[in-house]
Amino acid sequence: MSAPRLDVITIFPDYLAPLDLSLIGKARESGLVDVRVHDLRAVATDRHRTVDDSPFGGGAGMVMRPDVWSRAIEATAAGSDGSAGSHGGAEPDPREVVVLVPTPSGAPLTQATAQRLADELAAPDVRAVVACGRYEGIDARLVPALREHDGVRRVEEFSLGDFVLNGGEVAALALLEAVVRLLPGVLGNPDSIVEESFSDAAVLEYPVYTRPADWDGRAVPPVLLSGDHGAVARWRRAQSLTRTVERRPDLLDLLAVADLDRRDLDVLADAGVVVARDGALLGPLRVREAGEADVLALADLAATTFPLACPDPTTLADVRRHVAAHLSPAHWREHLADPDHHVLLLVDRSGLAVGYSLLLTGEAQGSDLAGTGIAVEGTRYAELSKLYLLARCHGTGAAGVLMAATLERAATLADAVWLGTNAGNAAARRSYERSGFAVVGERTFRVGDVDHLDVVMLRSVAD
Ligand code: JD8
Repeated sequence: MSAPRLDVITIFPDYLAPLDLSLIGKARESGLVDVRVHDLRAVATDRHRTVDDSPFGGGAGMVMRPDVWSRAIEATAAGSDGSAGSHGGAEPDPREVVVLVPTPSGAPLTQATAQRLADELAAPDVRAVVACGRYEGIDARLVPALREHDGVRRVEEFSLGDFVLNGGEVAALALLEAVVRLLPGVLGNPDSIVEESFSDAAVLEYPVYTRPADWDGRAVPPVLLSGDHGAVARWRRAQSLTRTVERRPDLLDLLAVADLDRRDLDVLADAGVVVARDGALLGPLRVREAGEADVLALADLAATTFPLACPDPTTLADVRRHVAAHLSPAHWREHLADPDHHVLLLVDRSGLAVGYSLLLTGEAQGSDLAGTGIAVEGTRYAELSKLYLLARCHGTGAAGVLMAATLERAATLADAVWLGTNAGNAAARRSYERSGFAVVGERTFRVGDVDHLDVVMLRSVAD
């Protein structure tokens, strides 16, 4: 069976000389891959070997001709076109062609792309041709024309990233390195692929260390010197997950929750990432102070979440009345303007607010705490007036992230925090008890024109 084959066409063949080196160079020598580099000018027909012309519609620079490119790609099938490949064969290559075109407007090249292409090229019926453009690019008619060509299975435009290069060669080099190293037999120990960044595991690599164990007083994490392979593996896994959350939270979208064990979920939770009720990874969740720009989002969030904690028989009309009377954008502007009102937002990695809390400080109303008979004299109390999260965050640990930040803020403002929660809402009470609150009394709380019984809970935040 013929080795997986990749042809690269360019006006700068020397740019691809690195393909003679290192892993790919060895793979070519040992016949594990057939990489050929072609000079586009080889198929130019005029004595100046012209491959470009001025752009229709005017403008700076030159555009590469579609006819020249089409001929060059066609010629790769011929097998013996004198191409700078170590294995020029006589017979026309019968394999279908996947044409890969580097372009700034292409789909971002990812490890998944590389793996998919490597799997495809390992099959005996297809080969790849990489078309490296230069100048202002290749005439836009080439790609659709190639897609109609019998021998062409697919044309894929890819980009190396959101920065501008002067041509496609650098992208071609990156693509070939990323694909060829995944071809059968190329990497000495295929297992090493499993652990790599962006592989199916979709997490970043863990930090690596080698001798000297002490470098200018900089030590190596002791676990790596422990000889306890289980502990080392756990540490490395935790490092990979934490680094991914800190450096590339966007990659969390690629992580399959089903592939995460309990320890993984704990590591992620410590980094502010929880599993939402719809099974998606939420976070890293961050808590920040709300500002004027958040008023509408706050009002939406408050109106959306308030009903979630309303006891029966609260009617929609009651809720609407309460929201209009207490949670409108105007009310939130007042809260944000009041120095004794502290509004914190819980936001996910896109910046979307998924929860909020409202702390009230300043003079206590009356001599006792919320009618509980607890004297307020000598203690600075803050009221945790509101702490609400979107339904998809309930039961995920997200409330804990917001509560922790809220208590941290309260500790800078007061000695103790109290709150009222509906006496019938056992889940809420348990959640507050997990956060250190204890029931100290009761009070009445009006929603619409219905009085509801609240339990009053209290906890110290004094150091
Ligand atoms: C192919 C010509 C240069 C691009 C006018 C500068 C990929 N991530 C990437 N950035 N740039 C490229 C790339 C640039 C190319 C060509 C790829 C062919 N140019 C052009 C448009 C603006 N000059 C790339 N992959």
